[in-house]
Amino acid sequence: MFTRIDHVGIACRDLDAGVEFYRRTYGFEVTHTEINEEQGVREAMLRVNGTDDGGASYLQLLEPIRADSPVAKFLDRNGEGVHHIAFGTSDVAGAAEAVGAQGVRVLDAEPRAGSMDSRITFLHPKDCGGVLTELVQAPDSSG
Ligand code: CMX
Ligand code: CO
Repeated sequence: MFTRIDHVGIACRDLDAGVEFYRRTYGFEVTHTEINEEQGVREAMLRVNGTDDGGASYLQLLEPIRADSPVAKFLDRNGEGVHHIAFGTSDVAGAAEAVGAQGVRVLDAEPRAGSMDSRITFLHPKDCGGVLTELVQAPDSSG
């Protein structure tokens, strides 16, 4: 059901500085940037491997655009660092239902819009060993 680590989400106070660190240190390049109003973030996707066809893995650098957003709250509490992990699946609704049936709280009743036209949903970190977990379906549904 889960096919890869789609991305690791990293909370940054300054997105441009974060991007520059990963470029300079590891050579990872930004393949996509967007503002996701619903999630309250400005973000950059840095591809680690593969191609942008639904099978790659990314770092997702996240800068809050609102003080009451999840990433702003996280930065206030913890400072910069790993915010969530995201697993790729070819069926995000089905995967969320299956995980939810095991007693894990699914935070979105319906999948929402994620990076690069994906569909996403989140699982509560308190039900996942302290790890905020995202499920991602790439737009071509290949997982
Ligand atoms: N990782 C692990 N634990 C986390 C966490 C995170 N990212 N965010 C919050 N928590 C923990 C807190 O430490 C806190 O624990 P304690 O009660 O032990 O102190 C608890 O969860 C509640 O934290 P809170 O700050 O009061 O936060 P809320 O309950 O208001 O919200 C959560 C927490 C997970 C429900 C909320 O952050 C959420 O809905 N997240 C999903 C959406 C999201 O994160 N979007 C941004 C990324 C967008 C993208 O990837 O595209
Ligand atoms: Co994410």
